[in-house]
Amino acid sequence: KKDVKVLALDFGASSGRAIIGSFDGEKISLKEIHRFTNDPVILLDTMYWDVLRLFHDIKIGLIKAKQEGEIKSLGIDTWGVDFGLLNKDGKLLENPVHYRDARTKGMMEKVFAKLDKDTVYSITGNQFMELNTLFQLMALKENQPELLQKAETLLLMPDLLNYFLSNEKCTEYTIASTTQLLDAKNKTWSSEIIENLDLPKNIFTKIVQPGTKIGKLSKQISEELGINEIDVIAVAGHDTQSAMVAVPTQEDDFIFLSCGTWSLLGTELKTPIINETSASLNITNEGGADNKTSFLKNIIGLWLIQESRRQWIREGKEYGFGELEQMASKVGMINSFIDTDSEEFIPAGNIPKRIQEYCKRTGQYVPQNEAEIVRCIDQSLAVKYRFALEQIEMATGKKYDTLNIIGGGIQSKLLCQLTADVCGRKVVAGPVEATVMGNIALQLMALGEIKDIKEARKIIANSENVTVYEPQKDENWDEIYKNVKESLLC
Ligand code: LFR
Repeated sequence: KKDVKVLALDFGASSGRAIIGSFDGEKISLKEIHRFTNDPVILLDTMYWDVLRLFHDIKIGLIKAKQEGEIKSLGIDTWGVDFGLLNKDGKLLENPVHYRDARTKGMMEKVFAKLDKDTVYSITGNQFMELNTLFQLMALKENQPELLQKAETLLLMPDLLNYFLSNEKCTEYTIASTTQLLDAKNKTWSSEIIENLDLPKNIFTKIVQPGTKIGKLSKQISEELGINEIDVIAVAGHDTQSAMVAVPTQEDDFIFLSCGTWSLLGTELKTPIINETSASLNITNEGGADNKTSFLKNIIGLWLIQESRRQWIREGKEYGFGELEQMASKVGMINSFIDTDSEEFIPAGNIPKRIQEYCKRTGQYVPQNEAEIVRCIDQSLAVKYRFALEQIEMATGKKYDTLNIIGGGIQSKLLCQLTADVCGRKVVAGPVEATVMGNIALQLMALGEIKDIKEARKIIANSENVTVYEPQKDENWDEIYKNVKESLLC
C-alpha cells in the first residue's frame, strides 16, 4: 500500500498543532507531533498575537516531523481576519493585532460614513462584525496612519506564515474572503471599497485558490532545521473552510456547524446569496475550496467556556473542559439563557460575572456556580444554533433535517445532545479534527493523490467515526425556544 505523508499546521485562537496526515489510498490517519498554546499578549494597551512564538512552534513542528519519514508538503490554516504588515524590505512592521483588541470600536460608523452599509454588503456579502479586517484597517487609518504609509504588503495570518516559510507573498482566496474587502462575486479585491476608504491599493497581493503550490520551504529554513525543501501549499488558509472540506457527507445540501472557539453554522452554496433577506439577517458569504460559498452565521461559540475557564483559573480553580461539561450535565435544565452574541461577551475578561449580570438584568434565574454557568452557556448556544438554522432556512428556502457538527466542540456530548434536542434535528458529530483533515485533504488534492472534494469527503468519512444524536423530547423545547427568542434574540 502507498503511504503519502503531509504536514498540517493548524492555528486556532487558543492553541495550535502540527499533525502528520498519512494517506494509504483509502484512509487518512493522523499523528499529532506537536501541540502548543496560542497565548495573545497584552502589551501597553494593545492585544497582540505572539507571531514569533507561533513561528517558533512551526519550527519545532518541522523538526519533529523529520522523525516521521518523508513529508511531501505542508499547509497552514488559521483563524480569519487578522494580518501583518510588511515594509519595503519584507520585514514585519508591527506584531499582528488580535481581532479582540478594542481598536475597532466605533470603526463601523466611520466606514459607513464613507461607503454606505448596503453597498459594502452588496459587494462583499459578509456579515458585519467589528473585528473584520476592513474595520481594523479603518482603525489604522484613524490612529496609526504612518504605519499604513510605510506598509508595502498586507498578509493575512496563514499567508504571513507561508511567507515566513517560503518567501512567497500571496493571498489565499478563502482567507481573503473573511476581510470584507473582497468582491464576493468576482473573487477579487474590491477596488470600490479600497478606493472609497482611501486605503493603499498596492498592499494587497495576488489571490490564489486553495490547493495552490505557492513555493518551497526556503533554503535558509531548510538549512537551519536540516529538512528538505518541501512544497508549501496554500490550503484553505481559513480554518473554517479547511474544516468544511471534512464534512463527512456526500449530499450537496447540508447544514454544518463548525464548532470551536467560534461556532459557524450554515450551508454550502455554488454561488453567494446576497439579497435583502441575507442582508437583514446579517448572514455571511465566505469563500470556500472548490469555488464553493459557505453561507453562514458566525456565533460566538465555545469562547464563552474557554474564557470562563480562564477566569476560574485566575481565581485559583483549575477545571478541565471535560470536567466542566460533566458538572454541567448533572445540573439539568435551568431557566437562564443569554444571547450568546451580545456585545459584552466578545472581549476577554470575567465572562461568568457578565453572564450573571445578564441573567439578573433580564429577570432570570442567576447561575450560582461553575456548573450552572456552563449549563447556561450550552443551553444558550443550542438555542442560538436553532435561531441561526432557521435564518439560513429562511434565506435559502430549503429545509434541512440533519446537522453535521465538526470540530473540537463535539467533545461536549452535552452540547451535541442539547443541539439535537433544541433544534429537533438529528445531529451527526465528527470528525473532531475536521480542520486538520481538510487541510491534509487539500494538500493531497494539490499533490494529485485525491481527485476532488467529493472524494476527499468520502475518504474522510471512511477514516473517522461519527456519533449520531437523535433529538430527545424530555423538555418542551419548542416552547422554551419561542420564549427565549422573543425575549432575548429579536
Ligand atoms: C474560526 C474563525 C471564524 C472567524 C473567526 C475570527 O476560527 O476563523 O471563521 O470568523 O475565527 O477570525
